[in-house]
Amino acid sequence: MSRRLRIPPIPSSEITAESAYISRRAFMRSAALLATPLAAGVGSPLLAAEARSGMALRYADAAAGPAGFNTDEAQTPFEDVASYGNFYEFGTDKSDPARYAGQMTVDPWSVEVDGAVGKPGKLNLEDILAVFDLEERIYRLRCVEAWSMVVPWVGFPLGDLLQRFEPQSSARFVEFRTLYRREEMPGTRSFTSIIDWPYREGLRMDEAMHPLTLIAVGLYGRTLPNQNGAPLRLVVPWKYGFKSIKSIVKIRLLERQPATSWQSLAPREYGFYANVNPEVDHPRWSQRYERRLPSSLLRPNRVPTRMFNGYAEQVAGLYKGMDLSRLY
Ligand SMILES: Nc1nc2c(c(=O)[nH]1)N[C@H]1C(S)=C(S)[C@@H](COP(=O)(O)O)O[C@H]1N2
Ligand SMILES: [Mo]
Repeated sequence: MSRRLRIPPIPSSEITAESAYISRRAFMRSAALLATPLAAGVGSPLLAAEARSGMALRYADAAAGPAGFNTDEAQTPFEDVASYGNFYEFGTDKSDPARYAGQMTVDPWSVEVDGAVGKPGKLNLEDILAVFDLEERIYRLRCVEAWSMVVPWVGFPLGDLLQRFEPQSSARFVEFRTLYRREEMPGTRSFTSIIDWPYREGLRMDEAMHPLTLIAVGLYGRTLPNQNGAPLRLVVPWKYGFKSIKSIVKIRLLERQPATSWQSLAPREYGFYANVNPEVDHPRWSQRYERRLPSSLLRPNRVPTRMFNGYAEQVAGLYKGMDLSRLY
């Protein structure tokens, strides 16, 4: 038996998501060494993602969260979460965010909150991290393109943040905007760029105040990789991924429903609500199934898509009486 292939025993008490991550990383490195030409190209964005993996956060354990909020499904490995995604500010390829988002300056950072609030103002990132109690939330994230992941986010309820600015009773919607900095965002300079920057999203006030709706500042116990929306992003687990806007700099409370990026671009394909719904197909593809990452040609890992992405028990009540095939 070859010594090199021996795997050191790990006491079961130490088998955590983090140690699984480290051992898989070590495996990927050795795989890259074995198959140089191809793996080098595939491996480099991953190594870049590792170099940017953030600072350790202090947070309450997922198990302490409200029942039903945390899934015990297999978590998508860190490498997949950090290397495959959408962040059009950096390009439209799934690997562009990991390749280019390192250029984005995330320190200093502040979020401005205004509109229909009693106390408009700005919070800087240090204050946000000091003021709000962080907790882990293990959520499914389902992209409208029919791939999905399970991510252990670290964050706090969006409602906690909004409360501090004293929403007025006239506030019925919330609008979010992403940083727009052309010199650091090659996707916004591209001739093929189709979005009217900055990227915008919105929620109805009751959706924004729902306890599932999270502002994430980290994943896998550490601050967010830039490509996943550092330093803070929205996570709305029962809606298609495009609602979960990244790298937020501005939040505005409004009386009217805001125009949002994907809805403005293709209103027949992407609605304002964008609730995950296997019964309502996208005009160009079925929404009945999804590819759960990690997914490959040989192991597509196809799973059925669930109503409200599996959060119907918590959120179906928000949409009572609404025709969800019309208000998709
Ligand atoms: N600013 C901004 N936010 C964004 C996007 C984007 O292109 N720009 N893409 C959205 C889409 S389509 C998805 S599926 C998720 C992906 O999040 P992830 O890369 O962390 O998995 O981010 C969403 N947030
Ligand atoms: Mo998406």
